[in-house]
Amino acid sequence: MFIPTIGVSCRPVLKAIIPRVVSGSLQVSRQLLQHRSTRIIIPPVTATQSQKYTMATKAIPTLHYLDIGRMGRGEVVRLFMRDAEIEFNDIRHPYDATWPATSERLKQEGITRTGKVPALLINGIIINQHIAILRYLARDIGRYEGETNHEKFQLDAVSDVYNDWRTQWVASLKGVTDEYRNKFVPQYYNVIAEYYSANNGPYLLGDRISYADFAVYQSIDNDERIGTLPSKLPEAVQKFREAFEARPNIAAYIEENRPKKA
Ligand SMILES: N[C@@H](CCC(=O)N[C@@H](CS)C(=O)NCC(=O)O)C(=O)O
Repeated sequence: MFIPTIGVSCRPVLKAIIPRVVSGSLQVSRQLLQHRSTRIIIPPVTATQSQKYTMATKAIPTLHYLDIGRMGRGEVVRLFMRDAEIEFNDIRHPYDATWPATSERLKQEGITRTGKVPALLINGIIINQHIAILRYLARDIGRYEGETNHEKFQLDAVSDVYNDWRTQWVASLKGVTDEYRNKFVPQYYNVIAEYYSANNGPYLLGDRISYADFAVYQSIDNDERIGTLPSKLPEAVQKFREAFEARPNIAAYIEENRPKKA
Protein backbone atom coordinates (compact mmCIF):
# COMPACT_ATOMS: atom_id res chain seq x y z
CA MET A 1 0.00 0.00 0.00
CA PHE A 2 1.26 3.45 -0.82
CA ILE A 3 1.60 5.52 2.34
CA PRO A 4 1.21 9.26 1.88
CA THR A 5 3.99 11.29 3.42
CA ILE A 6 3.00 14.87 2.87
CA GLY A 7 5.11 17.26 4.93
CA VAL A 8 3.68 19.94 7.17
CA SER A 9 4.91 22.68 4.92
CA CYS A 10 2.67 21.48 2.07
CA ARG A 11 -0.84 22.78 1.53
CA PRO A 12 -2.37 19.60 0.16
CA VAL A 13 -5.76 19.63 -1.48
CA LEU A 14 -7.10 16.63 0.32
CA LYS A 15 -10.30 14.81 0.70
CA ALA A 16 -9.75 13.61 4.23
CA ILE A 17 -9.84 10.12 5.51
CA ILE A 18 -13.22 10.00 7.19
CA PRO A 19 -13.50 7.54 10.04
CA ARG A 20 -17.06 7.26 11.34
CA VAL A 21 -18.12 5.87 14.69
CA VAL A 22 -21.11 3.73 13.78
CA SER A 23 -23.05 2.07 16.62
CA GLY A 24 -20.05 1.15 18.71
CA SER A 25 -17.70 0.30 15.89
CA LEU A 26 -15.23 2.45 14.08
CA GLN A 27 -15.29 2.32 10.37
CA VAL A 28 -12.89 4.04 8.04
CA SER A 29 -14.66 4.21 4.72
CA ARG A 30 -12.99 3.91 1.33
CA GLN A 31 -11.38 7.22 0.62
CA LEU A 32 -9.83 9.06 -2.16
CA LEU A 33 -6.95 11.33 -1.22
CA GLN A 34 -6.08 13.96 -3.75
CA HIS A 35 -2.86 15.94 -3.69
CA ARG A 36 -2.60 17.90 -6.88
CA SER A 37 -1.81 15.21 -9.47
CA THR A 38 -1.24 12.53 -6.82
CA ARG A 39 -4.19 10.23 -6.22
CA ILE A 40 -3.88 7.90 -3.30
CA ILE A 41 -6.40 5.15 -2.60
CA ILE A 42 -6.72 4.12 1.03
CA PRO A 43 -8.35 0.69 1.29
CA PRO A 44 -11.29 0.18 3.72
CA VAL A 45 -10.39 -0.60 7.33
CA THR A 46 -12.79 -1.61 10.09
CA ALA A 47 -12.22 -2.02 13.80
CA THR A 48 -14.30 -2.52 16.89
CA GLN A 49 -14.55 0.27 19.43
CA SER A 50 -12.18 -1.60 21.74
CA GLN A 51 -9.57 -1.80 19.03
CA LYS A 52 -9.69 1.83 18.13
CA TYR A 53 -6.74 2.89 20.25
CA THR A 54 -4.46 0.24 18.83
CA MET A 55 -5.52 0.40 15.22
CA ALA A 56 -2.99 2.14 13.01
CA THR A 57 -4.11 3.22 9.56
CA LYS A 58 -0.51 3.95 8.69
CA ALA A 59 -1.72 7.25 7.24
CA ILE A 60 -0.05 10.25 8.78
CA PRO A 61 -2.38 12.37 10.96
CA THR A 62 -4.52 15.03 9.31
CA LEU A 63 -5.30 18.29 11.07
CA HIS A 64 -8.37 20.28 10.08
CA TYR A 65 -8.32 23.91 11.14
CA LEU A 66 -9.15 27.40 9.95
CA ASP A 67 -6.86 29.33 7.64
CA ILE A 68 -6.12 32.04 10.18
CA GLY A 69 -2.34 32.03 10.24
CA ARG A 70 -0.76 31.58 13.66
CA MET A 71 -3.86 32.45 15.64
CA GLY A 72 -6.25 30.17 17.42
CA ARG A 73 -6.54 26.77 18.94
CA GLY A 74 -5.36 24.74 15.95
CA GLU A 75 -1.98 26.42 16.05
CA VAL A 76 -1.42 25.02 19.54
CA VAL A 77 -1.75 21.52 18.07
CA ARG A 78 0.47 22.41 15.10
CA LEU A 79 3.25 23.70 17.35
CA PHE A 80 3.05 20.58 19.51
CA MET A 81 3.32 18.26 16.51
CA ARG A 82 6.22 20.22 15.05
CA ASP A 83 8.08 20.07 18.36
CA ALA A 84 7.35 16.35 18.72
CA GLU A 85 8.35 15.72 15.08
CA ILE A 86 4.95 14.24 14.22
CA GLU A 87 4.45 14.63 10.49
CA PHE A 88 0.92 15.68 9.56
CA ASN A 89 -1.34 16.85 6.76
CA ASP A 90 -2.31 20.43 7.41
CA ILE A 91 -5.76 21.27 6.04
CA ARG A 92 -6.63 24.93 6.45
CA HIS A 93 -10.25 25.81 5.72
CA PRO A 94 -11.01 29.37 4.61
CA TYR A 95 -12.63 31.29 7.45
CA ASP A 96 -14.91 33.43 5.33
CA ALA A 97 -18.45 33.30 3.97
CA THR A 98 -17.87 29.68 2.93
CA TRP A 99 -17.07 28.52 6.47
CA PRO A 100 -20.66 27.82 7.67
CA ALA A 101 -21.16 25.39 4.78
CA THR A 102 -17.74 23.82 5.36
CA SER A 103 -18.50 23.46 9.05
CA GLU A 104 -21.78 21.73 8.22
CA ARG A 105 -20.02 19.39 5.79
CA LEU A 106 -17.37 18.52 8.38
CA LYS A 107 -20.22 17.66 10.76
CA GLN A 108 -21.89 15.47 8.14
CA GLU A 109 -18.59 13.74 7.51
CA GLY A 110 -18.15 13.03 11.21
CA ILE A 111 -15.01 15.17 11.46
CA THR A 112 -16.48 17.42 14.14
CA ARG A 113 -19.54 16.96 16.34
CA THR A 114 -19.78 20.64 17.23
CA GLY A 115 -19.01 22.12 13.82
CA LYS A 116 -15.87 23.64 15.31
CA VAL A 117 -12.22 22.81 14.75
CA PRO A 118 -9.45 21.74 15.32
CA ALA A 119 -10.08 18.11 14.46
CA LEU A 120 -7.31 15.57 14.19
CA LEU A 121 -7.61 12.31 12.26
CA ILE A 122 -5.14 9.95 13.84
CA ASN A 123 -4.77 6.22 14.42
CA GLY A 124 -8.06 5.62 12.62
CA ILE A 125 -10.13 7.90 14.84
CA ILE A 126 -11.12 11.54 14.88
CA ILE A 127 -10.37 13.61 17.95
CA ASN A 128 -11.55 17.11 18.81
CA GLN A 129 -11.12 19.72 21.57
CA HIS A 130 -7.64 21.12 21.34
CA ILE A 131 -6.43 20.46 24.87
CA ALA A 132 -7.86 16.94 24.77
CA ILE A 133 -6.00 16.48 21.47
CA LEU A 134 -2.74 17.52 23.14
CA ARG A 135 -3.35 15.07 25.96
CA TYR A 136 -4.10 12.28 23.49
CA LEU A 137 -0.90 12.99 21.57
CA ALA A 138 1.17 13.22 24.75
CA ARG A 139 -0.14 9.86 25.97
CA ASP A 140 0.26 8.34 22.52
CA ILE A 141 3.96 9.18 22.29
CA GLY A 142 4.70 8.93 26.00
CA ARG A 143 6.15 12.43 26.25
CA TYR A 144 4.95 15.91 27.27
CA GLU A 145 2.82 14.49 30.11
CA GLY A 146 3.07 14.81 33.87
CA GLU A 147 4.47 11.80 35.68
CA THR A 148 2.96 12.05 39.14
CA ASN A 149 -0.63 12.81 40.07
CA HIS A 150 0.50 16.24 41.26
CA GLU A 151 2.27 16.98 37.98
CA LYS A 152 -0.78 15.89 35.97
CA PHE A 153 -2.91 18.13 38.16
CA GLN A 154 -0.69 21.12 37.42
CA LEU A 155 -1.05 20.54 33.69
CA ASP A 156 -4.83 20.22 34.04
CA ALA A 157 -5.08 23.35 36.17
CA VAL A 158 -2.95 25.51 33.90
CA SER A 159 -4.86 24.22 30.86
CA ASP A 160 -8.08 25.37 32.54
CA VAL A 161 -6.60 28.79 33.33
CA TYR A 162 -5.51 29.00 29.69
CA ASN A 163 -8.97 27.96 28.45
CA ASP A 164 -10.50 30.79 30.48
CA TRP A 165 -8.01 33.14 28.85
CA ARG A 166 -8.84 31.76 25.38
CA THR A 167 -12.55 32.51 25.84
CA GLN A 168 -11.76 36.13 26.74
CA TRP A 169 -9.23 36.46 23.92
CA VAL A 170 -11.75 35.25 21.34
CA ALA A 171 -14.29 37.75 22.70
CA SER A 172 -11.65 40.48 22.30
CA LEU A 173 -11.43 39.89 18.56
CA LYS A 174 -14.64 41.91 18.30
CA GLY A 175 -12.93 44.78 20.08
CA VAL A 176 -10.44 44.90 22.93
CA THR A 177 -11.93 46.27 26.11
CA ASP A 178 -9.98 48.15 28.79
CA GLU A 179 -11.10 45.44 31.19
CA TYR A 180 -9.43 42.76 29.04
CA ARG A 181 -6.22 44.70 28.39
CA ASN A 182 -5.64 46.29 31.77
CA LYS A 183 -7.16 43.83 34.20
CA PHE A 184 -7.82 40.37 32.79
CA VAL A 185 -4.57 39.94 30.84
CA PRO A 186 -2.13 41.12 33.56
CA GLN A 187 -3.95 38.99 36.11
CA TYR A 188 -3.75 35.97 33.77
CA TYR A 189 0.04 36.26 33.32
CA ASN A 190 0.52 36.75 37.06
CA VAL A 191 -1.37 33.54 37.76
CA ILE A 192 0.62 31.71 35.07
CA ALA A 193 3.83 33.07 36.63
CA GLU A 194 2.85 31.64 40.01
CA TYR A 195 2.41 28.18 38.53
CA TYR A 196 5.69 28.39 36.60
CA SER A 197 7.64 29.70 39.58
CA ALA A 198 6.54 26.77 41.71
CA ASN A 199 8.89 24.39 39.83
CA ASN A 200 11.53 27.06 39.10
CA GLY A 201 10.81 27.01 35.35
CA PRO A 202 11.55 27.56 32.64
CA TYR A 203 8.67 25.18 31.83
CA LEU A 204 5.64 24.45 33.94
CA LEU A 205 7.19 21.22 35.19
CA GLY A 206 10.65 22.75 35.63
CA ASP A 207 13.14 21.65 33.00
CA ARG A 208 10.71 19.21 31.32
CA ILE A 209 8.36 20.54 28.67
CA SER A 210 4.73 19.41 28.78
CA TYR A 211 1.64 19.82 26.59
CA ALA A 212 0.35 22.72 28.71
CA ASP A 213 3.40 24.79 27.75
CA PHE A 214 2.20 24.86 24.14
CA ALA A 215 -1.14 26.34 25.16
CA VAL A 216 0.49 28.94 27.39
CA TYR A 217 2.94 29.89 24.66
CA GLN A 218 0.08 30.44 22.25
CA SER A 219 -1.60 32.79 24.70
CA ILE A 220 1.55 34.93 24.76
CA ASP A 221 1.81 34.81 20.98
CA ASN A 222 -1.87 35.51 20.34
CA ASP A 223 -1.98 38.40 22.81
CA GLU A 224 1.02 39.89 21.05
CA ARG A 225 -0.77 39.58 17.70
CA ILE A 226 -3.78 41.59 18.86
CA GLY A 227 -1.64 44.12 20.74
CA THR A 228 -2.70 43.11 24.24
CA LEU A 229 0.51 41.54 25.54
CA PRO A 230 1.80 43.52 28.55
CA SER A 231 5.01 45.40 27.69
CA LYS A 232 6.69 43.63 30.60
CA LEU A 233 5.82 40.04 31.38
CA PRO A 234 6.38 38.55 34.84
CA GLU A 235 9.92 37.14 35.07
CA ALA A 236 8.82 33.48 35.12
CA VAL A 237 6.70 33.95 32.01
CA GLN A 238 9.47 35.78 30.17
CA LYS A 239 11.96 33.04 31.11
CA PHE A 240 9.49 30.44 29.80
CA ARG A 241 8.95 32.35 26.57
CA GLU A 242 12.68 32.54 25.87
CA ALA A 243 13.23 28.82 26.56
CA PHE A 244 10.26 27.84 24.43
CA GLU A 245 11.28 30.00 21.47
CA ALA A 246 14.75 28.46 21.50
CA ARG A 247 13.50 24.88 21.10
CA PRO A 248 15.34 23.39 18.12
CA ASN A 249 12.33 21.97 16.24
CA ILE A 250 10.25 25.13 16.37
CA ALA A 251 12.67 28.06 16.74
CA ALA A 252 12.91 28.76 13.00
CA TYR A 253 9.15 28.39 12.51
CA ILE A 254 8.45 30.85 15.33
CA GLU A 255 10.99 33.31 13.95
CA GLU A 256 9.57 33.12 10.41
CA ASN A 257 6.06 33.76 11.64
CA ARG A 258 6.80 36.40 14.25
CA PRO A 259 4.39 39.32 14.01
CA LYS A 260 6.03 42.28 12.31
CA LYS A 261 6.67 45.22 14.61
CA ALA A 262 4.85 48.37 13.49
N1 LIG B 1 -13.62 23.74 22.85
C1 LIG B 1 -13.10 23.71 21.50
C2 LIG B 1 -13.40 25.05 20.85
C3 LIG B 1 -13.23 24.97 19.34
C4 LIG B 1 -13.49 26.31 18.68
O1 LIG B 1 -14.22 27.18 19.20
N2 LIG B 1 -12.88 26.50 17.53
C5 LIG B 1 -13.04 27.72 16.77
C6 LIG B 1 -11.71 28.14 16.18
S1 LIG B 1 -10.46 28.39 17.42
C7 LIG B 1 -13.98 27.48 15.62
O2 LIG B 1 -14.09 26.39 15.11
N3 LIG B 1 -14.64 28.56 15.18
C8 LIG B 1 -15.52 28.52 14.05
C9 LIG B 1 -16.96 28.48 14.45
O3 LIG B 1 -17.28 28.75 15.62
O4 LIG B 1 -17.79 28.21 13.57
C10 LIG B 1 -11.60 23.40 21.56
O5 LIG B 1 -10.99 23.59 22.60
O6 LIG B 1 -11.03 22.96 20.55
